[in-house]
Amino acid sequence: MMMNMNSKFLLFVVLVLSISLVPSCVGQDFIAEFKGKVDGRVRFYFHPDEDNLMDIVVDIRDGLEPGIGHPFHVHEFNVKIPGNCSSAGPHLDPTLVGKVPPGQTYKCDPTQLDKCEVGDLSGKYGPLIPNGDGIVQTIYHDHSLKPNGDYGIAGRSVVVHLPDVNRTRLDCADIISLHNQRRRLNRLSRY
Ligand SMILES: [Cu+2]
Repeated sequence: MMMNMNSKFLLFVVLVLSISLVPSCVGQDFIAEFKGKVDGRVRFYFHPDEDNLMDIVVDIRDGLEPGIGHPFHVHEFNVKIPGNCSSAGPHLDPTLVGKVPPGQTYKCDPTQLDKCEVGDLSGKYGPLIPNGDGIVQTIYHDHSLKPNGDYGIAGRSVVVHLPDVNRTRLDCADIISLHNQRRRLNRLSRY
């Protein structure tokens, strides 16, 4: 059956809209941007088509001591009090593997990832070790973090620690959907 010009045009509009809208509405890519003592960002890219892989892209430019390993984790909450990284709560740990019986100490073994807290990024992949210029650029492929839900990173935060005995929280950043951030930037750019 031949389509008339109007329905062809309508089909074209629908196609263009679906191509341009769908990727930006999926909302499965996230960013945590550090703006305090640390200068840098951690991006999260979820691949539902590749075995639910979460790519974690670290790009730290300043604020960490060169050559020293800094622990870092996904923590359970957004930063509730600006600049107060304690308000990010504990590590994201939906399987409660970090809740070890009294007398035992939790330690993530990278060869047994199911025994690691889901948010224990440095336990699973090693700490952030800046080069001589203080830069860390690396990528991890994670199989347990998800965009939403119990294992989800939405509404959580990333905390970078000092390598001291107290694991002092050096800086923290909320994990924000890149889709929301794009919308915010679009709004701002109108003014
Ligand atoms: Cu932490």
